[in-house]
Amino acid sequence: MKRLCEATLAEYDGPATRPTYNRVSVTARIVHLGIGAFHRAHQAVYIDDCLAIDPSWGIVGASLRRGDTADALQPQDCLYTLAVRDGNRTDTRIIGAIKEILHAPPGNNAVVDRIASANTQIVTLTVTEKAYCRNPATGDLDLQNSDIAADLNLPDGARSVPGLLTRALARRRHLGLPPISIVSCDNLPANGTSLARVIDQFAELTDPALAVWIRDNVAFPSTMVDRIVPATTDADRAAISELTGYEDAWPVITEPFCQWVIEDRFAAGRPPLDEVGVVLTDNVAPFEAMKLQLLNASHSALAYLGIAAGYETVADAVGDPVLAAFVLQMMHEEILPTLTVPDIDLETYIQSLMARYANVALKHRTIQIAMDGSQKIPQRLLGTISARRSSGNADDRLCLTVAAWLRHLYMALADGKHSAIDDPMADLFRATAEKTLPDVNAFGNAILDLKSVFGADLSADQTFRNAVLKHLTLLLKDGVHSAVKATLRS
Ligand code: CS2
Repeated sequence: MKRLCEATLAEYDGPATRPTYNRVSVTARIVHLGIGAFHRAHQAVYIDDCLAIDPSWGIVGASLRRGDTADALQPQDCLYTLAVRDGNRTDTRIIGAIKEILHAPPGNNAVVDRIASANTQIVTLTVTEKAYCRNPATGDLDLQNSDIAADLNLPDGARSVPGLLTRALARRRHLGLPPISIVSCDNLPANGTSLARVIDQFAELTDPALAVWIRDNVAFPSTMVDRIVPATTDADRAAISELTGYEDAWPVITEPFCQWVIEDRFAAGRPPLDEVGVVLTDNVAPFEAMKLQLLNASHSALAYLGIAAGYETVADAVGDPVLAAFVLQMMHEEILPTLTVPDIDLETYIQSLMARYANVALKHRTIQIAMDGSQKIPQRLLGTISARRSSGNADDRLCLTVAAWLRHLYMALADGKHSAIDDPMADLFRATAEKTLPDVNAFGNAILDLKSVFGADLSADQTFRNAVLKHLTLLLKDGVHSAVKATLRS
């Protein structure tokens, strides 16, 4: 079987849809940091559509740590297959939006140089929550983070994303280059503002005049991105090859649903995103809140409760009537009352989430969503819990979801499966377990003491702590079904 690349594409007559534009005429004005599956199934697809209208907005992808995507895609001229799965149906499409992939681990300036090039007008990012190196509770740059500490001490350092971007912006300022837009596409609240804040704080610490220049010359639009993209498996690779008739080292698998809402605040032009289905708006905050607090919160609940119940995928977990009733009641009774989103029927939105979760063909693994809980729980759950508490409202199911995260940590640490905890705070959790296990309350209290996750107010809120500890004990003692049923309205 032939490998997907420019040469084989020219002769290809199989079922996958091909780019409708001439790739030779594509030039790249976007640099994307974090060239993982999500970017390739989301922003790159919108850009692929844009290229048919204006070929000057191609993407230079960059991976900062691992070189595996570059290794897989470079022999394919950066072409790859997008496989959209819905029940028994799979539609395949070859995406050509990525022109080049740079692999630039610390010490390699390739990405900094590319951002500091006159051709680059936009930088987009999908680097996951932890790469922003912020205190999840306060949003401030985390000065304890070892990569930040290294970057602050070495004038040329770029181990961290804030360090790399600040350094590239310093270079643009030095070269007298025009304004630029940096667009976060990660699941953070007010992601543009959150990114601007860590960059501003980093720049203030290294060169206050640069911080002023950045405020005047760089736009950080906020965005809401949505598409469920499970990690690609070897079985997926084999199935996609069989379907398309060519070999692809790294296809991406996704669902039909796709949404991108962007604050229309670009510094130096943008692709014709409004012509390819992207919503451009003055105020992205309500969309972000809706997505983080309904989708991502219920996703985390299904992941942690699903793992406790032995379910491997989200579709398995939501197929369990007890867990499905739980997330529905949590969304309707505890989350919906805190949200106002103009022109969107949130009831329809919730129904569409449940249908998306039930897509068995996706095989979205609960363990994939469970990772990095310390970076995800604050914006997915704790903000809603604080809002409910300050208005005197019940939040029992939200607290149970927090307890399910603690249960996940407790079980992995108690079983000695430390590697099952994929989280930047894993070392801290391990040290906590060494001091407290097997005492469930002592462990739970020590985690709830972490102000960088829970924030000072919630961490000190005794009724919140008691609720989480009660659910944690029930989850461990009576099992997930019994603990969940105790919160359900019949
Ligand atoms: C998921 C998200 O892994 C996770 O934590 O909740 O990646 C989710 O699939 C996307 O945000 C959907 O847009």
